[in-house]
Amino acid sequence: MSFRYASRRLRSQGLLKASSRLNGCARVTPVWQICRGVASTPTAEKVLFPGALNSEFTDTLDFLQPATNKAISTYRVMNQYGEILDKEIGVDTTDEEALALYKNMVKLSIMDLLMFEAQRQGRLSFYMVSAGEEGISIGSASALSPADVIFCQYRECGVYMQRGFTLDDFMNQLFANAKDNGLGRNMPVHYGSRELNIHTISSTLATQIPHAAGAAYALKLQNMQNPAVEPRIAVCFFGEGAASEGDFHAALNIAATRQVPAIFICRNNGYAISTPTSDQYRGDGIASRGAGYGIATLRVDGNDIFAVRRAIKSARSLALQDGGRPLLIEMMAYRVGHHSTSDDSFAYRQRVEVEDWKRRDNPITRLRKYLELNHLWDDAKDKALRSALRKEVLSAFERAEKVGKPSLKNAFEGVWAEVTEEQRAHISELRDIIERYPEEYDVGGFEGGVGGLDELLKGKEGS
Ligand SMILES: Cc1ncc(C[n+]2csc(CCOP(=O)(O)OP(=O)(O)O)c2C)c(N)n1
Ligand SMILES: [Mg+2]
Repeated sequence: MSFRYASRRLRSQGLLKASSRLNGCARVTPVWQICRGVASTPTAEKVLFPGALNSEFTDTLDFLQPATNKAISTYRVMNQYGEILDKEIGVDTTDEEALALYKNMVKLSIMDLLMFEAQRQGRLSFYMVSAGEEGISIGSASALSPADVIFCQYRECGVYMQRGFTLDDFMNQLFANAKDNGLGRNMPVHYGSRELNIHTISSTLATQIPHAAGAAYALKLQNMQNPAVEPRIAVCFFGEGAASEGDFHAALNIAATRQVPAIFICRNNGYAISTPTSDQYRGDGIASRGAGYGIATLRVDGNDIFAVRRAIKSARSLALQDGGRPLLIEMMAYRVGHHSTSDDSFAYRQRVEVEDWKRRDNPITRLRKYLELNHLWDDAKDKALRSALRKEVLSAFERAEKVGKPSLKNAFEGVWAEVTEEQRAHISELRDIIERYPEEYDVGGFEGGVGGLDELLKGKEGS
């Protein structure tokens, strides 16, 4: 896109205030310089300090006391009995869509149950379940365009599932086998899919948030450059614990100042491993932070998939208005499962608390109640679905378990265009260790065995 074209578009959208050019670049005049007004006139009611526009003078010394504010409301469409609150507005989901969403949520929960057990049996090294949060991931993904670019944390398998990641795709990654998209480089549940426009999960908390802000900025420019192509946005998921990282602040702030088309979705499930929200922050959840960044914000009942879908649909269209803007959505939930297979949450929370939540509310049972109230579902159908899905998951599991491991060369390739001298030293050392300790390093299951490493060493000699 030519710079002139971009600045013309920005100007037409009111985003670029002045058009003076300096060394070939448009100079953007700060809003406070455009605003006329002087604080020192005797009748001035407002001061135009550049850092706080439109602030009125007051002679009352009154600290803002957020603790005395009413908590931000939580948006719902359907109550915990599966009844639609406002019949006039109803739901914007057809019966077929509602059934498909329900089936996907059940599929996810069955995969979780079986994979959790498989880890306990020693067949998988690690796993994380989404119990209680299936509605957030599946509902959000169902309301986005497949072209939107998504960044997840790790408890959003439903996003992958809803976008078309198959059970085989999940299992191949969990086993780090030769068919894994990630070539066996990552620990389990760190899925990624170029075809589905979902970036690979990173273990390091919150790194995905500035990545999403940056991607949204790139998409803002792309949307302007190619007006004929359907505009797209970046969507970022993270937990309330991850929102304590500095990356969260940096990302939301730059997203706001650059006005990028992005939806930041916080899954507030009450815990960051063993740290409860009461030790994580003192404000009103994560939603209260949106105002601080100047970002439109909504809090949603994450157990209500219809509310999740409506919120995301509306956020998506707002995100694309006026050339782009970010939104923050806090989805409320409760983490029903342990943090991961490495965690025993009963060491830091009461069993009864978890049992209460399981009984009280849950995105799957709530949608099931809705379907039953509308005569779309019953016990027999549920039983049949669950047993069919169990079989599907188990057969994908068995298929993936049989696939061999990828070549060892993948541990080194893909970072540098060519194998570096340092890497060659590492590869030779690794090869030497494998050969010296064959009992400890049985690499027979890896494609090409230890020979996979030779390929890299030969590559250089051959060239
Ligand atoms: C930078 C960083 N610090 C700490 C960790 C360890 N860690 C992994 S998950 C997690 C909790 C995150 O909680 P939250 O963001 O609320 O997500 P949830 O697990 O509740 O879905 C922590 C502390 C990490 N992976 N990265
Ligand atoms: Mg959490």
